[in-house]
Amino acid sequence: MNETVRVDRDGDIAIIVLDNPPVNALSFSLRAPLATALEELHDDPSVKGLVLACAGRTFVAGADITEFGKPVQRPHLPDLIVLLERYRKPTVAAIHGTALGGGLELAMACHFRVADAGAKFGLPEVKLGLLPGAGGTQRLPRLVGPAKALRMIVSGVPIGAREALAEGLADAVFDTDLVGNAVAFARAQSTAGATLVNVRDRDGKLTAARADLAGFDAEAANLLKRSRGLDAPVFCVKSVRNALTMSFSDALATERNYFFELVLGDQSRAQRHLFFAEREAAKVPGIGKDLAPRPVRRIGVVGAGTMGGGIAMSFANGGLPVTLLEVSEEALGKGLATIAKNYAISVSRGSLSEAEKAKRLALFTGTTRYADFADCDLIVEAVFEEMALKKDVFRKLDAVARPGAILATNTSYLDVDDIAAVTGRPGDVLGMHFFSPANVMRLVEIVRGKRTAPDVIATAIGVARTIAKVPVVVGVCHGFVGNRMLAARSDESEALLLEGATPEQVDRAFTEFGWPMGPFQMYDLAGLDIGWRNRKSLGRHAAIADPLCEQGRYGQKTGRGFYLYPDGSRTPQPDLEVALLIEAKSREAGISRRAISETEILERTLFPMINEGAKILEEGIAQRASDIDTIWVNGYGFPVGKGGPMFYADLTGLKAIVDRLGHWHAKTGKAIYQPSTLLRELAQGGGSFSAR
Ligand code: 3H9
Repeated sequence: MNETVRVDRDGDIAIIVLDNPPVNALSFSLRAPLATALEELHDDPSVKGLVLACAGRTFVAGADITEFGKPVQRPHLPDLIVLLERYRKPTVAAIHGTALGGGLELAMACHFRVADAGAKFGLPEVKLGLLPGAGGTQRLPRLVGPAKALRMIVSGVPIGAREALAEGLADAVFDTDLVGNAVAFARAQSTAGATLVNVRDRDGKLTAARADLAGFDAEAANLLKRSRGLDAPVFCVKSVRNALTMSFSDALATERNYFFELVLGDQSRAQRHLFFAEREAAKVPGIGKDLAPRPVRRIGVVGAGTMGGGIAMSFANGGLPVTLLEVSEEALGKGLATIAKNYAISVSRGSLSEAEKAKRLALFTGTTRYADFADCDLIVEAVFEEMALKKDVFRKLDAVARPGAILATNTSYLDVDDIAAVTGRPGDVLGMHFFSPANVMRLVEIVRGKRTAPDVIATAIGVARTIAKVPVVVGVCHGFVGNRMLAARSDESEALLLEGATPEQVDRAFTEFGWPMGPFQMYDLAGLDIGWRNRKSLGRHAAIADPLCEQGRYGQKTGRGFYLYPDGSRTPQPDLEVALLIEAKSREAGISRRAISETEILERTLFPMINEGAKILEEGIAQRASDIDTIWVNGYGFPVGKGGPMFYADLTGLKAIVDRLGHWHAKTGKAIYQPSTLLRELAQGGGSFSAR
């Protein structure tokens, strides 16, 4: 038998063991021998029952994503499912690790599913811009009911084994000896001569929803509210709804057509690109898997403000104990109280249990003394963005931290090498740049200084992954990758206001493109004073944001910024005063205001960012274009369906981008529109960032 599929026997029960590391994806090399095994065992009269199990760390984690968009080689996954559903002897999927996507679809073609207590079940295709394409939208509703299935399929979030048991997706859960128990389960079913009904024929859980399509539609509309122009969630809903209105086979065929429509579309290509980009980003040339990371058991965090508190929470959420330092007992108390409040909000929303909250809070130790960092393995500084202050903190950390402890700065802009230079251990210093709110946003820019030791980078990547963050290694420059590209965009958003656009118009162009919010809504949310302080330190000026700050309009926190937020509301309302201020500033600058199109807004904000991204690649600040995409999607909310700025540039065509940059350069004379050498060369040679 092929090495990816093996058949074991336990008396009259056959066990098919799939072994396709690392995640048992359903590649052609696995599908072909699996089909053969299913055919042979079906016709073998000595086999009274079948167990489908997996070797390695997980049950089948889905179709092989690398095969998408290429011609499919038969047998397809649906062919395997047909083979399984022919069985008139009990078939049992034995699930450990994760049964995801096509893996769960395969398991749902079995009569029974038994699971290890730690197993997870999910249909995450929506995260790849797809819908389950091998019956998932039809079989899951039959097992767990349409409402639950809809939530699972539209969110893509897996459920645990116990919940799967309670919902009817699993038939038994075992704490030990999964395969042995699965065999016993299959034998018991065979001996009892139980009637075997394929999932496709179990309509019982559909009856109520079939009589209340309006209820289903209301639930679906609610779930789709946050889908922001993505096609996949809409197709997921349509397909689950078909389970209520069509025959099984018609709905199955329709699901397959939807799948092919999505898999060939740009959104799914973009989301698949992001899946692999995120995994690539953790790989750094010269830092192999053989390089042992330093042990990290306790974290120190300097500063319990918004950033420091969020960073400390991220580590505690990942189970790591944190020593949190503030300058005064008062500031420390305030910081710890905010952390406790944030966890309490999660409990009230139902996303965290009381017990888990207590467990996480118990991981915090507050202090005002640097000496208490002596037992920390990694210390992250999150104080104000001022070089003198940061240097002072690092001198103190260097004095108390044990030899080999790693010192990280959360600076958003400043030179990590300058900070490292005040310590006697520059090799142990790096940047770990978290994004606000740090306990929510997944991105961490791992900033590699000139002298940062390779095992320090490896350790930071490992710790970031442990706490479920997405680490991307970048080099030192002002603003690193994300904020440097953001600066290119920010200048132009203000210029657009001066030339004739309104904040609402710019923000609308952004949200229609798929961003969660536009730049002016974002400034208001983050606080205008942050950028103001940064500009002042650099001797820079912003034509509109500065006067707003001078009037105390810092955004949502003061109820007024680019917009109005009356009575603590978070919904921005246009403000006539701001419109008048913008017009006055246009007059002062001698600019006659004109109509600005949505296309102009997008070109003038996005294309300079792409251009800056190309310069970042040229300088080696980012290793790959896909790293830049990972940063923008996970740190700034770049629309996932567009794949990140560099992928979007490839889709648009680099020549078109260079042409439009040239156009805006001729019109404005601004350097940000001067195409970088790399961009020009790639465009001339018909190349792309992804093929570089
Ligand atoms: C689907 O099933 C469609 C069907 O409905 C219909 C079909 C007709 N394919 O994440 P990790 C690689 S759509 C190919 O670092 P972890 C991954 O790139 C699919 N490769 O490990 C990485 O490679 P490398 C629905 C895959 O332990 C390595 O495996 N399923 C696939 O942190 C390890 O991955 C999903 O969307 C794949 N399906 O997490 C599940 N999966 O070492 C996608 C992984 O070269 N997978 N690789 O960098 C996951 O969510 C996570 O990988 C998993 C493990 C949770 C399984």
